[in-house]
Amino acid sequence: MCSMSPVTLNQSSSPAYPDDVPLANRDVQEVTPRIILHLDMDSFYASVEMQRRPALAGKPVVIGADPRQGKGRGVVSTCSYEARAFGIRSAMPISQAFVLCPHAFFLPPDFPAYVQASAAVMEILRSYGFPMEQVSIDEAFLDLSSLEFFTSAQALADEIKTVIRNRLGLSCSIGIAPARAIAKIASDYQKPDGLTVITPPPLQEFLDPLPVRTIPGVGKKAEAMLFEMGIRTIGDLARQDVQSLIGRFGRSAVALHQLAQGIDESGVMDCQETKSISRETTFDTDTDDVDVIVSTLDSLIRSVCGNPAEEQLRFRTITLKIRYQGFITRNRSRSLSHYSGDATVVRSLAHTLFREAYDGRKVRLIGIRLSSFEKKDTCQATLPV
Ligand code: TTP
Ligand code: MG
Repeated sequence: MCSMSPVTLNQSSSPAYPDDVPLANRDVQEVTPRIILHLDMDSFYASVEMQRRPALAGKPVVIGADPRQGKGRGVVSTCSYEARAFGIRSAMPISQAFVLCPHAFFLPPDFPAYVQASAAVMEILRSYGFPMEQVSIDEAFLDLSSLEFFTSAQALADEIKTVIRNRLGLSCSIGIAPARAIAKIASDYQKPDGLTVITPPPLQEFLDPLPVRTIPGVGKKAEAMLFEMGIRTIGDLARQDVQSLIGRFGRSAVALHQLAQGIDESGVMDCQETKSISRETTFDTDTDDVDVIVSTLDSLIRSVCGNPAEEQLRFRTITLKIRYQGFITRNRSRSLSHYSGDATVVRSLAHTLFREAYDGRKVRLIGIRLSSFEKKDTCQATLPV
């Protein structure tokens, strides 16, 4: 499986944000409240098979029906990137795959193994404590807006990729963008093992040359209709008069037209009960005095756990946030094996996370977040300190 280095598409663009300017302080035109991450596992079923059978590493592997010397009737579920080099693709008749690469390893699907691997990936993602929406067996969105900086989101994405690789032996591709649909397009942009970050200024530059088919939801039929109107790229679509699109596709064309311009208001739907409760404090003066930092942390913990309205809440995930001088932000999370509402549990785990995360630099902000709550039907609460 080939590996591509992370690319940040804002690097060549001169008005790119300086790293140390929070989103809220930027020009109104450039402000975006959203940083959305989309993660999609690479050749998921095939990768799970290759991970547990090291002899298959680097080989063309096809998951699907029995090819029976090219006479099998089923289809390909997925295949390794090595098999894709022979032209094999998901949903292709297995007989055709056999013709394209008879020496590939053809394996029947083992769904329980894929479900288990999926749960392990999602558990890693959830452990970071951000609003999360799983959208298929191998993909999920995280809303990283609270990180405030695309550079922080990119660092977190790097960490997620490393943790998934080290713990599960699997690779994934990640896209980060100011809008959900663009993040999905970005995760697919450099598969496998890709990391693509699209920041607001070069967003249109990134979208313009992409084929319209890249837009989630644009299938063969819509693509053909767009072609008939002379629209081949997202840029063509963005420049098209919206009324003519509505005439052809109905009201849904408005969202499509906006998406082509990088506008997508849909967020990440975290279906898991209360999303999070967090408290954070910015020091008047940046400090490396560990006693001051830890006692501040303790008071934040007391205020998180001491609110009677929250007493019945039991959570599983604790996230420590440290922002250093220069706005470099680190989040470190851990999930408990069981739900708990106990303040001493939070304190002990928060101290452990601090010992692991703190690198001795001057700290600008410290914060704590509890997430993965047991209680249902409550909403996200970031409470003032
Ligand atoms: P995808 O994420 O679409 O594909 P993938 O993970 O195999 O490869 P990529 O690197 O391009 O993301 O789908 C996830 C899994 O869903 C895939 O491993 C197998 C299954 N699947 C099918 O069974 N049939 C299909 O037609 C597709 C597209 C996927
Ligand atoms: Mg995938």
